[in-house]
Amino acid sequence: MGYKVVVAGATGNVGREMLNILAERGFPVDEIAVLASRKSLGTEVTFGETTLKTKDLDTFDFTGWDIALFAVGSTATKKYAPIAASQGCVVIDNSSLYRYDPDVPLIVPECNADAVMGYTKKNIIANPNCSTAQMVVALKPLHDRAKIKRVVVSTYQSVSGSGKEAMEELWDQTKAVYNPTDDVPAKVYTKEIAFNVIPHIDVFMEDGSTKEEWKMVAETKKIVDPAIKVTATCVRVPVFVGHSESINIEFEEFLDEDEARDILREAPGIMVIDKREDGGYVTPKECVGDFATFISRIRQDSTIDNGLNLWCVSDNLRKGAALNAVQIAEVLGQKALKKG
Ligand code: 2RA
Repeated sequence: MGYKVVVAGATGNVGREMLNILAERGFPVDEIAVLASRKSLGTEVTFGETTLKTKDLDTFDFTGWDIALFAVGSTATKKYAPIAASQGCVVIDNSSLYRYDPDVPLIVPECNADAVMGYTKKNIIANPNCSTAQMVVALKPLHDRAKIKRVVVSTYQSVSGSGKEAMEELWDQTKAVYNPTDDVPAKVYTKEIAFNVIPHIDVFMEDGSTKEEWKMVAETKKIVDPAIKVTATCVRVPVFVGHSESINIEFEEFLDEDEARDILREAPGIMVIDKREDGGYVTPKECVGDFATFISRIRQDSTIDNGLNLWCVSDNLRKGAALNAVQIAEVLGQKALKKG
């Protein structure tokens, strides 16, 4: 006996990865429905060996469906997630809409799987921001061992985080560098992204940080520990898929780099590739399509008493979005929606 699963936003980057990962992980699906907006109606998507035609999210009846993975953005989530939830379908939402709602659990299974039981309040579970998800997978095991006081993180985020149009923009601008006649003005981003980096993701806040940076602070506190101080600088880089992060951590007590490396090696969801030699570390190109959060460059930060630096890379469409959502569905099935 399996589940009746809906994927809403099935034609987008994340929606397509959700379908791929449901199939790759053999999630027990008895029946699946793929939904899209009216403009994408009828678009074909693949689920394992099956090709499915998308149905209209606007008219879909969620009654009798067990779990709905939502990858439709906050505006559509605001309209349709409450409908799905009221019709008895548990929504796992990838947008930021419900992440900060005290009545909605924000889950990274490697960190706070038990909190999934809070879904009963609104029948909704929130998926974290991609840049948060990969970071907290690394922070949690270290926090359990040596209590983290403060995190300083700089991100190098790929353009797939902005969607398919941004990937096309990077591709077109890159080609245009070699064919100057093809002028490709910046559309998705405020400045050219090809051979450039942009220190601006999402909107600017009052204090000069961006909402992407605020998300990393707020979500780390909700998922791991509200006492942890986090400061982030989120940067867009000309990479198609794969977010990278330079993470500096200050602990309450000293944690030796070798012990930290051993802890991370044993931690769920993490692959440590850390050799102090050419190529002894992970780059975004190598993480694409993988489930793991890769950790490299683990080393003491000798400028403070209890400091550690590390490099963190993960496929932002997978652990950063679709994989984490499917893992939440797996935990939900194990803990709450048991099928005979
Ligand atoms: C980004 N984290 O990378 C945001 C949303 N996916 O653009």
